[in-house]
Amino acid sequence: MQKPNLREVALGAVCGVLVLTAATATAAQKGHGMEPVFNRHDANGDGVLSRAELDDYLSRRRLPERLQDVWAFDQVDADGDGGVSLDEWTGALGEEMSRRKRGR
Ligand SMILES: [Ca+2]
Ligand SMILES: [Ca+2]
Repeated sequence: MQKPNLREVALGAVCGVLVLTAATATAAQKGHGMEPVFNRHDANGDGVLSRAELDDYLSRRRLPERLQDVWAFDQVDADGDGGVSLDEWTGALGEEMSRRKRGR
């Protein structure tokens, strides 16, 4: 009995992690790195945040007052279809980031 594959299995696992990390970094650069967070708050999994789901997300974040209007539902729901898509949500995050840079 020999265990010829143990080393290869270990190497394979390390390579797998590296590839996964690279993929995640690439996704983040494309602005989709926040998707798992979005999905966590999309309680019914329909791919959009409803007003209630967005409220839940915001109540967990406890935003400072100057950012409240960035996250007003009508503001985030750019196309006004009554739900916040991932694109609209990352758009609001981007808006918040630029406000933070400009702010205080
Ligand atoms: Ca939803
Ligand atoms: Ca929308």
